[in-house]
Amino acid sequence: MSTRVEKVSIAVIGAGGVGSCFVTQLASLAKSRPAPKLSLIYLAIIDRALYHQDYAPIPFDNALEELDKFGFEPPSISDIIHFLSKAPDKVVVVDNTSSQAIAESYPAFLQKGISIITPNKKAFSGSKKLWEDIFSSVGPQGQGPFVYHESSVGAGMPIISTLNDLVETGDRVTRIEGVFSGTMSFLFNSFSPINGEGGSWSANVMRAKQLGYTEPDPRDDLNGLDVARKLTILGRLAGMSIESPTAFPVQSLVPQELSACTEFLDRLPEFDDWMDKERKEASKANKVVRFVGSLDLVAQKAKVGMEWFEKSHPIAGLEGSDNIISFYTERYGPLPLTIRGAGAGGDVTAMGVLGDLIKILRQI
Ligand code: NHO
Repeated sequence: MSTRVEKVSIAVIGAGGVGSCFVTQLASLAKSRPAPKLSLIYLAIIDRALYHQDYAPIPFDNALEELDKFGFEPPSISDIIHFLSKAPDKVVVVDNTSSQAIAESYPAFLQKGISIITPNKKAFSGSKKLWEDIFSSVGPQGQGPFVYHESSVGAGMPIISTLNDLVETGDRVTRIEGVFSGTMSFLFNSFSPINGEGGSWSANVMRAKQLGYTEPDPRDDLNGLDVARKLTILGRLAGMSIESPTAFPVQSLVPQELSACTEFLDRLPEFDDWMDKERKEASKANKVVRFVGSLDLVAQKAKVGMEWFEKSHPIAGLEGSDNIISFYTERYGPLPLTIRGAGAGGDVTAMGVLGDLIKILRQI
């Protein structure tokens, strides 16, 4: 039996699209949840950090303004770990960055008794050694330190928790497939719609960028690596030994010739015919094109790329930037357990991170 703690200290690293939504949601949670009391003791962005040597709390309501006004040069990661490890209460670090260096420090945080929650995919889809170091540093149930990363796949949707429940309750997961990228979902739903014309590929990419659906450099979405990272995470959780997100076939939609050039968007129309051909061929077969990831847990294979789907298929019928993820298991039989919903965006991703914090608060 664990003794209930009275206070939990939170350290938030990263306050961009997801992190700023998280801080707002955390402020509401702190007000509505009387116990344990939550205290924000560290807040940082890339070039600014705010904390007090005596661990005095940063007020939740105007935390970001305080960081902006009073923040100073952030300490090194090892100094952050040292500072947090001396805190009088249990500490949870919320990594809302996409920093590789912070991801690689999770074992060091955990070894000092500091729990981690994060939407950052880097640690869980990085080297197998990092994965093993992280999970061997997690403490016992009900005690911690804990690590949760629900939002690293499917934003706030319960993808990782569902997969963990399936595996831990003894179901046999045979296949996982779906649309894992909000950006790719948006692009293909508009480029290859069920009804009507979809316009040229390059025009769709430019529109998605203008609407803020892509990374600043759309090649970071189009190279398929984001989907490969998510598949790596799910595959490992389901028991597959995946060395890295580049250890299986991943179709990149970045033409080789444009992989390093500075005028990517200007030159993308030169490659419209290539995508148009794919769409026309799918259409002749009365199908649409979608960008999907799939894990075959029986054959132990993973792949990412374009596939054609019947118009009546749930993957074909997606809208906007929705994700859809289907788990085929022995218990569920031929019809999969399917989860569909918003797969990108600050608020829904932050909600998954906050849900992870609540999981920890329930246990300590
Ligand atoms: P931003 O807006 O770039 O913010 C990053 C913040 O981290 C900034 O405040 C920056 O100053 C800070 N930072 C960076 N390095 C730092 C360091 N060393 N020390 C301190 N601060 C540092 O990124 P986002 O959008 O807020 O994303 C944050 C994390 O959430 C990333 O790891 C991202 O991969 C992950 N994430 C974001 C989303 C999303 O919708 N924005 C999703 C999942 C995970 O569900 C979403 C998704 O998969 C979207 C995907 N593109 C898709 O499906 O299409």
